[in-house]
Amino acid sequence: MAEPLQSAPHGALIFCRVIDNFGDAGVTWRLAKRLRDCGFPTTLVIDSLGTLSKLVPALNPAHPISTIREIRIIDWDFYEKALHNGVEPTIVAPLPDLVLETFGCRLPEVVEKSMCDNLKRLYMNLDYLSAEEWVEGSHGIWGLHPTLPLKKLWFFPGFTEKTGGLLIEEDLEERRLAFDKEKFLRELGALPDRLTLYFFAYPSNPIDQLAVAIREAKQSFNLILAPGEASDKLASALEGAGNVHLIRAPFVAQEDFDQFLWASDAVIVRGEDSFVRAQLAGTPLLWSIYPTEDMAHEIKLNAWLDRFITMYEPNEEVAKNAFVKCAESWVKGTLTSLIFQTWLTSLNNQCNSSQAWKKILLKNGDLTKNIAAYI
Ligand code: TRH
Repeated sequence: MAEPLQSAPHGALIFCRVIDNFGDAGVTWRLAKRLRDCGFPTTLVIDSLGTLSKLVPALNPAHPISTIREIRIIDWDFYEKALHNGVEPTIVAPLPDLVLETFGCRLPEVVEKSMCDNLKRLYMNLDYLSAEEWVEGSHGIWGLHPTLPLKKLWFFPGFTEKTGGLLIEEDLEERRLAFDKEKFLRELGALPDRLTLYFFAYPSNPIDQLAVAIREAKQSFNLILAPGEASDKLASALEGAGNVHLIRAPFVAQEDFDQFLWASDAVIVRGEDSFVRAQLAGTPLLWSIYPTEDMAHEIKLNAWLDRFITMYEPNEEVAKNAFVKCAESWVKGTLTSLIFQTWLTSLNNQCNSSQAWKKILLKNGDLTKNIAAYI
């Protein structure tokens, strides 16, 4: 085994494997930016530069190593090969004092072995987000490696102060307040005096039911569609709808994504990262939760609803029930025009509860600071 190091270089090394879609890369890129902001020289090793480059347009996926906004980005295979070929120090720098795997992706074995040189280094796994109660009990637990003398911290993001919190930039509120919503909507081609709805969902969601509900709603809409199959389906189901002005949005850089959430009266978001951003925007939302075969997503949705509904005032029982019904039926595929209309009618109350919830999340503080506190 190598000579024990007195201290590892200051910095963060993050590993990410993309399972599907954009969430794994999205959360990890956000984490990298936050660690950089907190003063950690940061490297991200990721197995799908192509996916990341959609969120970070300055990244050329043909280059196995790049530095974008002071973050070093390295292709996973390239990194692993460089390690096996006898470590080029310019590519594979000494392991820093913070090594993170995301979503249980497991590190290359050779990295795990090298980490045994300095047991003071913080090695952790950042897990998926859930509002379920067990998260508080599992956050901050140390696990032992089955064969190596390595300890790994299980770090869970979450919605309470007993969890790791959420990724929140220090200037988030400031940027939101400075945002010119009218100008943004005008430039998008939105029509005045309409309800603006942003849509970013999965093709498996009950899109036909939503289309009927939108057609039959009392309101007129600007409907902003994120690119993707779900939006294509919704657009064709809404063809000819007189109360809908469709806006096909491009896939924007992650830095610009919040603007859709800030500009809208209500949003339909999905997965993990866009769901979190909508909550931090304080905009009423319907959550297209990532579906799992064992239906665990329904448990996850209910756990989040149980926390969120504590935001309604005692005289907002109707609005509370309207939201729960609409949120559940959107996920279960039982959405009706009446359920959707009742939610829309109570949008002012939904806005109040979303704002109250946002305040709690901001007060819980930033996940990166909670990581740094362990070092
Ligand atoms: O894309 P998602 O569905 O991602 C995930 C993955 O499926 C993952 O495997 C799963 O575990 C997780 O969901 C729960 O949804 P998400 O998490 O909202 O990620 C989308 C990212 O894409 C987010 O960082 C915002 C970003 N984005 C942009 O930057 N620009 C855009 O125009 C759009 C539409 C999204």
